[in-house]
Amino acid sequence: MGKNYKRTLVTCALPYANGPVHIGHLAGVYVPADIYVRYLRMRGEEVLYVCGSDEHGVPITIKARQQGCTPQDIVDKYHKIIDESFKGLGINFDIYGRTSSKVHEKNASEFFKKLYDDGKFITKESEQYYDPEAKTFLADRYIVGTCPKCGAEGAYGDQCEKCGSTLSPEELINPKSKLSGAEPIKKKTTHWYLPLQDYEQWLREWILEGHKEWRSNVYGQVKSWLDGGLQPRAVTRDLDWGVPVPVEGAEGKVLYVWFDAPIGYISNTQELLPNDWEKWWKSEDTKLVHFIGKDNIVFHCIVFPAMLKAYGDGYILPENVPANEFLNLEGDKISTSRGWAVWAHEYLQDFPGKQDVLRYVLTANAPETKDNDFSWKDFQARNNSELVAIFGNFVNRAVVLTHKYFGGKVPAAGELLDVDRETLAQIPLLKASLEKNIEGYHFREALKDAMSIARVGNKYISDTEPWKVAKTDMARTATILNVSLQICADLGIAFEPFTPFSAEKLRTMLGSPLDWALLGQSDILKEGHQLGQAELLFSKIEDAEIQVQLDKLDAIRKEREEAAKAEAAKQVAPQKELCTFEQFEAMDIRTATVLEAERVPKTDKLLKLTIDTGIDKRTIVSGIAEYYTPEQMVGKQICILANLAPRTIRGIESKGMILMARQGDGKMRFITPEEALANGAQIG
Ligand code: B3M
Ligand code: ZN
Repeated sequence: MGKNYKRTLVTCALPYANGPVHIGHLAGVYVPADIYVRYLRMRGEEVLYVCGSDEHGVPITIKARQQGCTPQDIVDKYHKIIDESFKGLGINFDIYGRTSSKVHEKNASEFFKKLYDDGKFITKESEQYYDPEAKTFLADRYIVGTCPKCGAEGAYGDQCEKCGSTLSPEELINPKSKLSGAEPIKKKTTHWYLPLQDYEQWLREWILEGHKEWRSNVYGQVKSWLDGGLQPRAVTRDLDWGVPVPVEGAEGKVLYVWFDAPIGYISNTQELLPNDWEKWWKSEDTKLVHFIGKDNIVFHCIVFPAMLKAYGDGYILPENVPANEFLNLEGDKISTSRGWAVWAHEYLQDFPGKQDVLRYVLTANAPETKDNDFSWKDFQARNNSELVAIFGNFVNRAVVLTHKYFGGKVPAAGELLDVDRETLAQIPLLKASLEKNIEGYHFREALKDAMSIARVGNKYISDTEPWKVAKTDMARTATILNVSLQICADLGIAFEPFTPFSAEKLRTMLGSPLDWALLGQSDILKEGHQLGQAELLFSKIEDAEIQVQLDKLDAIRKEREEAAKAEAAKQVAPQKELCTFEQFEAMDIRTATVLEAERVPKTDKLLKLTIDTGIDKRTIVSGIAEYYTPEQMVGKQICILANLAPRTIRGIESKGMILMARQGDGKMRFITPEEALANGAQIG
């Protein structure tokens, strides 16, 4: 806190290479980190910006199985897509490494070995789920079942995606192996654990005492973990994909992905700077900042720091961990496995040249303090009514008018009026606020400050109306445009962290510098300076383009609903308890024909049927109106339970019951003899 650092090491959570990155990742981690890094760089600070793919972990092995390829094929594919997406969006890490690299395997392995040799682990034998058919232990993600918290089906052994609860495999109701579908059995296995409880006091002092300035979501989560009491955490798994556990007797075991992944930050730094990496990780002059999403807080604030503490050797700890909450998409939780997302690589294809619009919208809506929603309508509105109508419009008017009246040369400012002075005076204030906000990790507010500069400019040019003044007073027109152009140059600097492509385009158009110190000075562009040609910074996004995106999402939603229905339809109810032959014999089941049918008024489900049973004509009320219209029923031969005790339903006496087959999703069909028979034929 308040410390004078010499350099800043910024890490971004390593995305799992089991799918492309989506807007949730971008808004949560990568766009804010990029704003921060660009800002520091622009101010001349020494920054190292590290990320890479997280290529281990069970989801990758599951995906490989599903697609009939190797885990390496999966990570090769997604590493490339993710890397290109980041570059496409102007997120240029100093290194984007991979945890399947040789450097990392060696580094993570050595890290474990040192902790092992130093006696920092404990071993525990425990019973873990084992798939008797696939003959393998089942890591958390390989077990699915019913969530004990919310009742959702398909919850994983470590987490329920529906309600977000953290789970352990033992808690799942009706656990099933994802590999074979078999019911898993418990089998003994031994693993290494980091006794987190030994670090509890130290963590309390470091974070709860020493970092009260951390975001309340981060601080609060850490506090609740610590107050709940820390437990030993397993750092190995029975799995065949990952960094092998480098000790004897650990065949078939690998490092737990959350043990090796954070070490990946260090490995990637080593890969980039084999001789110079230590100054970034072991110097008190380095400020370390981890950008992550909220589901990674415990790993970055408790587990990884405890690992580094256990390791010793001068590793530094993060100065801050600005974790974001989640971004939803059109009101629904984003999910890679359910395909509910806007993928970065698809966005880049669908909206070429509009990288900044996405960066802008994700920052304006950043889920910094609570979950937030991304909607395409909002995306369009922010582009059209903010970027185009305010920022772009202002710049365009200033540059076009300068070309029109002054041949594109910055005109001289004459005597300043109050309106000019008051306008210019706002810029340094907004600059100070922007600095404070970025340095305090409030990127949404910082963007508002930058946008306020554009608003100030836009209002100024609208109020002073140089296109009218030009008819009578060229000197005043010159002053207005001079002031306006200075503000344009301010925007070329202020927007560099947020919308770097447009900021650069603007600076090229103006021939203006990128120098933070100049922002807010009223003579960035000197009199007589030649501007480039006017070009539009932003362009309107039409309804049709938005509709394409909405249609895409609709298709995903439909597909998902249909898949869920098909899944439900397959659900088979368990067999009922045994009944005796006598109990069966007691039921009088017969063929009958529907003579008349009508809806029972004021109900959705009930039909009143008049039936010829062969014995008599009678009324049966049946709950099948959802599946059959009265017209469909008339004339049909059906089967009935004739001797069911009469019941009065909605004031109608119903004598008997129609036999229906009902599948898992509730869909029903009546039962009919294979060939028409006389009514009253007995079934049994
Ligand atoms: N692979 C990202 C995630 O939870 C996880 C981050 C690792 S950072 C060391 O989506
Ligand atoms: Zn749940």
